[in-house]
Amino acid sequence: AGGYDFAAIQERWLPVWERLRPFEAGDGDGTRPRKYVLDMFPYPSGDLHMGHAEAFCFGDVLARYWRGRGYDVLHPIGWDSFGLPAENAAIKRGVDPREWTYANIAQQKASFRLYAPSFDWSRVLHTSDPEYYRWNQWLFLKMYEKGLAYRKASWVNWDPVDQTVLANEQVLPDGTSERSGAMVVKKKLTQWYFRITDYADRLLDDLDRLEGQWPAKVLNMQRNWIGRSRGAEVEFEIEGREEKVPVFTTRPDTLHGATFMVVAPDSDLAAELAAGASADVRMQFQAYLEQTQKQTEIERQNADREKTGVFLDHFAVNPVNGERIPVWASDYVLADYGHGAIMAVPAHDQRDLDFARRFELPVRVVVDVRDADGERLPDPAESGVATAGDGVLINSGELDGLDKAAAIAKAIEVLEARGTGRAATTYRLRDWLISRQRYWGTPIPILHGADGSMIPVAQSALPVELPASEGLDLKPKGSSPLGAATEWATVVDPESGETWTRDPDTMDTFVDSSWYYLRFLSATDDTQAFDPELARRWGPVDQYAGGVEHAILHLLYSRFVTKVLHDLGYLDFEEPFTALLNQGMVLQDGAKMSKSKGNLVEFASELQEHGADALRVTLAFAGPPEDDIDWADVSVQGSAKFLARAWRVADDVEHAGAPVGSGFADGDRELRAHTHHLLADAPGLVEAYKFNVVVARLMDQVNVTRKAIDSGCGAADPAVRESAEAIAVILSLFAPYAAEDMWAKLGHEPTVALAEWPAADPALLVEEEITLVVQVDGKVRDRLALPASVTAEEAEAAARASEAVQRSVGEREIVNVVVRVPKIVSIVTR
Ligand code: ANZ
Repeated sequence: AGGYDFAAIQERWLPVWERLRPFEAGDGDGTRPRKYVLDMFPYPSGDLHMGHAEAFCFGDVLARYWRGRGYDVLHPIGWDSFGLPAENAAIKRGVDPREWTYANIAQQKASFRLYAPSFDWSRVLHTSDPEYYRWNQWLFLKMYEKGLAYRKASWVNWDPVDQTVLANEQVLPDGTSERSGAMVVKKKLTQWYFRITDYADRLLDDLDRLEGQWPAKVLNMQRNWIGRSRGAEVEFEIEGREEKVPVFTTRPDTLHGATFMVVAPDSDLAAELAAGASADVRMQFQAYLEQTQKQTEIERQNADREKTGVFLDHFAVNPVNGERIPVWASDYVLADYGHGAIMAVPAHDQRDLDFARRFELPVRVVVDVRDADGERLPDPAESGVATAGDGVLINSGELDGLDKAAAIAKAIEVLEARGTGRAATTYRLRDWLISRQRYWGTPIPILHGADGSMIPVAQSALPVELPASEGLDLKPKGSSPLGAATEWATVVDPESGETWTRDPDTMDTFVDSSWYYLRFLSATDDTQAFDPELARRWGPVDQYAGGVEHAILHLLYSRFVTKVLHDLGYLDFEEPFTALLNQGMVLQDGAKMSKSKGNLVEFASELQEHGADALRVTLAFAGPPEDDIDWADVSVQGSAKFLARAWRVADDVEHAGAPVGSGFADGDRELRAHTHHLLADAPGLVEAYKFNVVVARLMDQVNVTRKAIDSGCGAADPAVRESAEAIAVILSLFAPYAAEDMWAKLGHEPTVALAEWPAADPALLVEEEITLVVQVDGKVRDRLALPASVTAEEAEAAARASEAVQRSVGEREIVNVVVRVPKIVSIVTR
């Protein structure tokens, strides 16, 4: 026999599972209900770490759960294998990024093998395979056809260390690059964009559908990122200039208080106005522009900074009152928000007020804002505090007497009637910059002519394969290394003899991960990106699991691409991920683990030392999955002990000789009731992600069963077998090896992973009742039906609460209560 030996058990069952391949999904044809359970796929930056162990543990609990509930479950795995880290590591070590990447993938696959998440390995994909990325190119061309992929010159975020552009989403709040940590600067470049802003409203509004299914925090981050602002667009004439200048404002009600205009120094408008000014102004402006370009967007928006600016020697005309107002350039106005120009209302906007006070510009109050006592707030020009609240309009012609909301509506009406403005909505969301000047990514399938014309590569000529890196200088230098691959880059039209040059840029890897969940449905299909019929069957992903670090970028881009594919007729759904679980981080002594901090807990060595089951149980038991886990606070040994205790229950049943299939009905009722409560509660707990509670309940069930074996009904009682089987089935979500071994000891064929969950018997869930007799001064006054488990306190309270008892006691004083549960409560009065 021998005791519980995790290593021997792993060795016993891994080959069996690899032979049986129980985790390959069916064809989703509808004979069974379906669940698509997806974990965010890993980036192959080295071996798996504890963060992976945690993420893939939780996703696996859910995949195994739904399988046990009779669902056809799709739970695939792949690698997000393009991207900068591979390339930077390759440069550092002087190896081919391809070699480095695929060696890491091989290592991660080997680690996954023993950890044994229930992946469907028949669908594995790597985004750096031409078989995968040709469909990125397909997607790009579909977007290009629809006008959703376009090229433009604009100010972009430039990472001076990695020498590449960054999406807005990749710039951290402190203005540094998420990748290199370098301070991001602005650079004017021609780049490729996806027109995600066309989808801003849908991306925002459809978040409502995910309410309750996605973490509230993620929904909020998405909402703020899209940042919808409603207001108006107002057109100002500028003296000496033909076209009018539109500004975006959320407060068209304050138009009469606009005393100057401010344009972003780095906007085209500012450059044009400065060009028409005196030499002196031109020089001042040029210096100011240079200073502005050194600032990050975050610095520019910092309200505490002293305001700076340059008068542009131009005047605008306020469309509602014909007033001449000066036009200034200042860095607090951003070029790529709204129209890059504002009407400044210093009385009611703090930034404008700070600017007005600094440059002695007029301040005019147009909203009478009062405090709680009805006192008018001090004049902003004197107090230095702008009054942004609600109030009644004054000094505003036809708007006088209206409150803020009514005045906004009226102002828009007036502007529309005069043709000088209209209701407008602005978003914080910018178009998605998808081109990168780096090697290790998907080539953009566009050809450039000598005359500047562009043609898409024909779908039939895909994939445009990445050339070998040999001989290419991969070091960041601001232009793509692919441009130097002359042979690769030059394409001669065989008919016309014309020469075209391939676009040298590669795609942002977030393009790869925006639709990978669809490729798993058709991972080996070389005729299409995915089969729309399979997408109808399996999509959208029912359960997505992964880190909160992807709360904005990846999820937003996936949602966008899903909507585009929906509009192109490939999908019948518009949201890719129905439910989302964000797991916390694995910490060590309260800090994020890292090699440099020297607090790294190695997944490989933990796995070696404790085995897969004990690690998984530890992760699941540590707390709610959304919370961080401090590895210093958990006990893997405790988990291992629990597993040994659970395993011994099955071992005892095996040796007691009670046969498989013996009628449970004759078993010990108390233990049976305990088992069935577990069976009844476990599904709801798993579905609510309360994995730690399920593990605690399993621990309790093991203890109760142990007691029944040692000092109760004994191991041969059918109730003990019933309990052991329930433990094995539920434990298989967390400890697949131990559960499989228990299942075999209980006389069943592999695999427990496909065993049906026993149903809870409602008859065993109702508690047994007893009848409690209540006497007052020796006479029976009431009979109460109470649960058999009633305590003395509860029995006394129920007796005192009885109406019949209260009537009998009346005004007399209770001097003594004798309680003998579960039979009698005797009350004595005086
Ligand atoms: C006049 C006004 C009066 C404004 C007032 C506010 C208060 P959100 O809510 O973020 O959308 N604005 C417009 N474009 C800008 C740009 N490119 N850079 C910096 N600021 C810009 O903010 C909209 C408000 O921010 C707009 O409404 C405009 O100032 C300013 F009592 O117009 B407001």
